[in-house]
Amino acid sequence: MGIAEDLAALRERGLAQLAAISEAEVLEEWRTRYLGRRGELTQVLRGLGALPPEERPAAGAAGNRAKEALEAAYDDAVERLRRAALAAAIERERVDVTLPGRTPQVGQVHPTTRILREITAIFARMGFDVADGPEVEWDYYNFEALNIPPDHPARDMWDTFYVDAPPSERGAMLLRTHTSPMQIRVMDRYAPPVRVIVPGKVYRYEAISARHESMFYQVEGFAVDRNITMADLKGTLARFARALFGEERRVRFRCDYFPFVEPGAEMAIDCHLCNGAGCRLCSQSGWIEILGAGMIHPKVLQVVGYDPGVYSGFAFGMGPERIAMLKYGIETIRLFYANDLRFLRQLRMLDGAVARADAGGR
Ligand code: 2NL
Repeated sequence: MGIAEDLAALRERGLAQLAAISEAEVLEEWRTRYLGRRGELTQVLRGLGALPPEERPAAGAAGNRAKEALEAAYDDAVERLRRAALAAAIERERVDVTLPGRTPQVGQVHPTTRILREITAIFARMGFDVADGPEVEWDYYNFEALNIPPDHPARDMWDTFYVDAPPSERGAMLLRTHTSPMQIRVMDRYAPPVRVIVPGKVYRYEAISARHESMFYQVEGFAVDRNITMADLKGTLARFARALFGEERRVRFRCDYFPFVEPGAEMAIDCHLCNGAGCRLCSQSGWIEILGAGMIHPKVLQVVGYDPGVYSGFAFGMGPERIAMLKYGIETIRLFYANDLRFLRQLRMLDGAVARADAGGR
C-alpha cells in the first residue's frame, strides 16, 4: 500500500475515533497516538524518505493536509469537551433562586438572663455596683453573720443542702440559700458607703413543684452609709418597681420578718395586669408582693465591723424568676430550667403573652 492510501486511512480512522471521544483522558491518549512525536502520523511520514524523489512533494503535501486536518479536528474536540464540561458543571450546580432561604436558628436570651439584666441595669442607674461570689459557702456567711445562730428558729426558713466536707472555723460547708453571704463578704472587705446588688444562684432543699425549684436565682441588694433611713429604702424600691413594671405603679409596704433586718417589710405593687381592680394574676387582691426588705439589723452591721451608732443601711431581696413570671406572663417556674426549646424560643412571652406549662402557645 502506498503512503497516500496509508494517510487517507489514518486520517479517516483518526477522525472517526475522535468523534466518539467524550472524556479528556481518552482525548489525550488519542493525541499521543495520532499526533505525538512517536505517533502514527510520524510513522507514516517517515516512509517519505523511501519514495522516489518525484513522488515526494505530492506525498509530503498530502501528509501536511492530513496533519492539519487531524490537528484541527483535535482542537475542535478540545473545545467540544470544554463546553460539555462547563454545561455539566452548570447543570450540577444549578440553584433555584426562587426557593425560600433556610432561616438560621437564632438563640433567645433566657428569661432569667433577661430579667437579671433589666434588674441590674435599674440599680446600676441608681449607683449600685454588682458583686458575685461563691455558691458553696460556710455556715458563718450564710447564717451566723446574718443573725441566724445555729439554734435560731428562723433557720427553718431555709431548707439547706449541706456539703459532705469537714467543717472549718466558719462552720459547715453548704450551698448558699440566699445571696446575702456575698453581701457580708462585701462589707467585710469595704468600708461604707457601699451600694451593691448581688444577683446569683441559690439552693433550697425542697420538693420541686410548680412553685418550687431546688436551684433558682436571687437578687439581693443593700446600701450602707450615714443617715440611711426607711425613706431611702422606700424611695429606692419604689423607683425600682416603677422602672420595671411601669411608672404608674403604686407601691405598698407592710411589716414582715427576716432575722437580718429590723424592721422588716415586704413590698407589693398594685397589679400591673388589672391596675389593682383584681384579677387572676393578683388573686383578686389587686396587689402583688414582689420583694422583701428592711433596715439592716445592728447585729449584722456589728459583725462586719460597721459601727451601728454611726452607720445604717437598708437591704432587700427578690426572686428574679418570680419577677420574670409576673412581667412576662409565665405561669410556672418549672419552665425556666426544663430546657424546653419551645418555651425558650417564645419571644412573644416577653410582651406579656402567657407561656403555659405545655409551651403550647405559639
Ligand atoms: C426575700 C427577702 C431579703 C435581705 C433580703 C439582707 C442582706 C444583708 C443584710 C440584711 Cl447582708 N438583709 N437581705 C433583707 C430583707 C429581705 O430578702 O424575700 N428574698 C427573696
